[in-house]
Amino acid sequence: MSEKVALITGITGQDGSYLAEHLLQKGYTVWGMKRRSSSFNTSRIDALFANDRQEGNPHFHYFYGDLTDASNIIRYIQEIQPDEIYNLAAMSHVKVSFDTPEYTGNADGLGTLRILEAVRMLGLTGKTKVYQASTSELFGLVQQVPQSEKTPFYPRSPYGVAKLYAYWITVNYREAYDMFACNGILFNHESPVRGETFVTRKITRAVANISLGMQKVLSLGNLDAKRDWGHAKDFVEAMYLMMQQDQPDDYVIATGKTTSIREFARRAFAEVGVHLDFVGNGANEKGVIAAIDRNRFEGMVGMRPDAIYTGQEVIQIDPFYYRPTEVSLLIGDASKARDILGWTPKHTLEDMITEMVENDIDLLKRNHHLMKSGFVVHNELEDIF
Ligand code: NAP
Ligand code: G4F
Repeated sequence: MSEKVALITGITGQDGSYLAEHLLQKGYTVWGMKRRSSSFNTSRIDALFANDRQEGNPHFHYFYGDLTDASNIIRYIQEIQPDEIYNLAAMSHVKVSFDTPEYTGNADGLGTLRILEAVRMLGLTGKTKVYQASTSELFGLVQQVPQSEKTPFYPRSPYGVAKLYAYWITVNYREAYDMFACNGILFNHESPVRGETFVTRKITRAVANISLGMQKVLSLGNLDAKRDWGHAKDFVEAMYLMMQQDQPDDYVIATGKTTSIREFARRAFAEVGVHLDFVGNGANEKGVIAAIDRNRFEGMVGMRPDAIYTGQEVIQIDPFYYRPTEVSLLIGDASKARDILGWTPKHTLEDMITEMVENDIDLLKRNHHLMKSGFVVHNELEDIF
C-alpha cells in the first residue's frame, strides 16, 4: 500500500469525489480543499467524513480554502507537504463563465498559478507533483478532427481562455523550474453525480421527472453540438496514472466517439421505453413522444406510464441556453494515453446513460417519499442555469 499524501482541490465536485475514493483505495492519505458554503454541498463525499453517525475514512481530511486566496494555499501546502496535488477546483460551467468572466479568470487561470507558485516558493519542486485539470474546451473552434495533444488550441469562452492560461503556466513551470507538472486534457466526462446543470445530467433528471409525472417539458439549447462523453470513473484513473510516470507530460483523455445532444436525449428517453421524434428546426425544434414501450417503461420506472402520452411534447428549445460562442464538435484522440499510460476507457456511453437514468429515477423516488413525509429535499431554483 502507498503512504503517499495527496491534496485535491475541488474535493466536493464530481471528479474530486471519485478521485478521493480512488486514491484512498490505493492507500493514500487524502486532503481535500473545500470552499465555505452557506448550505451543505458535501453530498458526494459525505461517506468519507467521520461524524456522530459514522466512522468515516481515517485517511481522509479536509480544510477550508479557495483558489483565489494565495495565503491560504501556501499555508496548507506548507502544512500538508503533499506528494501529489490534483488541481481540480474551477468555476467549471462554460455558459456561466460568460456571466462571470473576471472571476473565472481569477479562479481557473490565476488559481493554477497560485498553486504552482506555492510549490516553488516552499521549495517543494523536488517533492510535490502537480496535476492540472485541463480541458477539451481548449480546442474550442476545432482546428483538427480528432483532437490530440498536437492540435492547436482555439478556446471559445472565458472558461476556455482561463484554462488556456492554466495549461501554459503549468507547462512553463515544468520547463522553467524542472517541476513535475502535467496537464490532463480531458474531454467531457459524466456520471450519476455529474452536476445537475451540465446537459447530460439535466437530461437524465428530466427523464426521471417526466416519467414520474413531476415535469412536463425539458428546455434545452443547442441540440446539434457534439461531445466525446466518457465516464468520470475512468477519467480519474487517467489522472492518477499521469502522476505515476517518471516524466511529466500532457495527455488527451477521451473515448474517440462523439454524439450529439439530440442523440443523447433520444437514448436517455429510450431507456424508459419512451421513443422520441424530433420535428421542426432551430429554436422551433421539439422532441415529441412517438411511441411508448409499456413493458420497458413499467420495468424501469416501476409504474404504468399514466403520466405521459403519445404526441406529448417533452423537449423544447429555449434560446436562453444558447452560448455567445459555441463549441460545436469535440472528439478526442487518446492514443498517447493508451500507448504510454496503458489507459483505455472501460465504460461505454450506453452503460453510462443507463446508470445515470436509473440513478435519477431512484433518487427522485426516494426524495418524493421524503417530501411526502414533510422534508424539503431539493430547491427547484437550481434549475435556472
Ligand atoms: P465540478 O463538479 O463543477 O467541481 C468543481 C469543484 O471546484 C467543486 O468542488 C467546487 O466547489 C470547486 N471550486 C469552484 N470554485 C472554487 C474556488 N474558487 N476555490 C476552491 N474550489 C472551487 O467539476 P468537475 O466536473 O468535477 O471537474 C473537475 C475539474 O476538471 C474542473 O477544473 C473542470 O474545469 C475540469 N474539467 C472537467 C471536465 C468534465 O467533463 N467534467 C472535463 C475537462 C475538464 P463547490 O462545491 O463549492 O462549488
Ligand atoms: O454539458 P455542458 O454544459 O458541457 P460543456 O460546455 O461541454 O463543458 C463541460 O465539459 C468541458 C470539457 O469539454 C469541461 F471543461 C467543462 O468544465 C464542463 O464540464 O454542455 C455541453 C453541450 C454544449 O454545446 C451546450 O451548448 O450541450 C449544449 N447544451 C444544449 N442545451 C446545453 C443545454 N448545455 C447545458 N449545460 N444546458 C442546456 O440546457
